[in-house]
Formats: sequence, structure tokens, C-alpha cells
Amino acid sequence: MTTNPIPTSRLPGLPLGISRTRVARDHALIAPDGHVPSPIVGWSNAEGVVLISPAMRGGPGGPRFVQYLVRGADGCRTGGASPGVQRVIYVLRGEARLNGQRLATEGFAHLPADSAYELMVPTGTELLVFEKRYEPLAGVAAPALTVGELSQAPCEPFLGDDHALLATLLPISPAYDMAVNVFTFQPGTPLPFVETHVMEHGLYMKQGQGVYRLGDAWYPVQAGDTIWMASYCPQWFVAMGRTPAAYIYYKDIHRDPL
Ligand code: UGY
Ligand code: MN
Repeated sequence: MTTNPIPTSRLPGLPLGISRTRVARDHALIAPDGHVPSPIVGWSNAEGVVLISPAMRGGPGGPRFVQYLVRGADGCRTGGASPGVQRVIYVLRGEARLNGQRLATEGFAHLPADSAYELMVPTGTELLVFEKRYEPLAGVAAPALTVGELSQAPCEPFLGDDHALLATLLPISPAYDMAVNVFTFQPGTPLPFVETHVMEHGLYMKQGQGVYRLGDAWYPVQAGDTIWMASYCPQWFVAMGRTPAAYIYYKDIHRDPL
């Protein structure tokens, strides 16, 4: 005779039925306790978790990009995205191989739309991926494949505050219609004002914790959390705890909003 296992909460000390996840009209917080893996289109043998996608809020005003995690496995690989779609991949853990070259933890690549490559993701490696349909700009050549690592990326104090460092992973040039940045805050450091802007964001907390204001709600957040901020979602952050907080985030740039 078999016995059914008794489900236990993914949140130690809290009962079943509790989650910090919220999906609202102009923002979302996706906490890891709710992650459900699925196969990812364009990948073989990948265990993925789609964190942000247009399906989050169908119709006007929903996300215009995709953000997902890939957990490596034997035979986990991809040779390119769907037609017209560019990718940025960032190695959160372990190491990947891009066209035979090692991409270590904190390494990243911008993989242009309609380009062929071979990306292998072994067991124990975790990638964060952003995908966006590339919007060509008249008279501007599309970018070539770019590879880099966080420690080598340009990094500046944000608006003069050396307790809030902003690293820009991709060249800030009209050839790129997206940016991916890493923001590192010393404990107690806030964003200096509540931002409200046309660009949307997909954010992944890499380390530490803090409080994110999204619209009129304030959320405690920590490493492993994902946030979607729609265009014009008022946003603010303060880092808390005893260690720095860091997040990696996407934004759309350099294209006519009309
Ligand atoms: O680039 C940005 O808009 C950035 N300062 N936003 C954010 O961290 N929420
Ligand atoms: Mn912003």
C-alpha cells in the first residue's frame, strides 16, 4: 500500500497557502516559492522558469519582453532565439560555454537577433535570460555579438552617490534597443527619488534585501525575487540588512516611444 505524501510549505515556519507573490496592473513581484519549471522554446533539455512575459497581462500595457531562468542539465543547449528576437544571458551560478568559450559566473553576453551560436549550460549552472524583439533603427547597424563580465563593466556612482553603484553591461549606443545594468547598494542606501518613466523594467534580486516601492505598495524583497515594473510605474528602493543589496535589471531604451 502506498501513502500519499503530506504537502509541506515552501516557506519554513509558514503554513501552506502563503506567498509574497503579487501580480498587479502595473507591476509584479514573483517570489521563488511560487516558481513552476517548464520547458523553454528554443532550448533543449532546459529546466526553465518564465518569470516575466506578455502573458502576465495580455493586451496593451503588459510586459513587452521576456525574463526567465535556465537551470542547466546534461544536453541543455540553445542555438538561437525565435526569429527577430535578441537575448541577453547572465551567468548567476556555475559556468556556461558560448561557441566553445567559457562564460564564468557573472559573465554575460548579448546575442543579437537572427544570429546563430551554440550555448551549452551544464548541470549546476543557472542563467538569467532577457529576450526582446529587436527594433531596427534606420541608418544604424545592428550590434554584433558582445561578451563581457560584471567586474570589467563600466561602473559609476549613481547621481554622485558612491554607496549606490551602477554597472552598465551593454554599450549605451543606439544600436542597442535595451540596457541591462547591475545596481549595488550599501545597506541603508535608497534610490534618491521615486522614479516614474516611460521605460519598463525586469529586475532580478542577486543578493541582499531591501524594500521596493511599486506604485502605492511597499514590498520587502530579497535575493531570488523578480520584479516587473510597467512603463510609468512609480518605483523606489532602499537596501536593508548588514550586507549590500544588488539587482540586475532590464530596460528598453533608444527607440521612439510613439
Ligand atoms: O535605470 C533606472 O531607471 C533605475 N534607476 N531604476 C531602478 O533601479 N528601479
Ligand atoms: Mn527605473
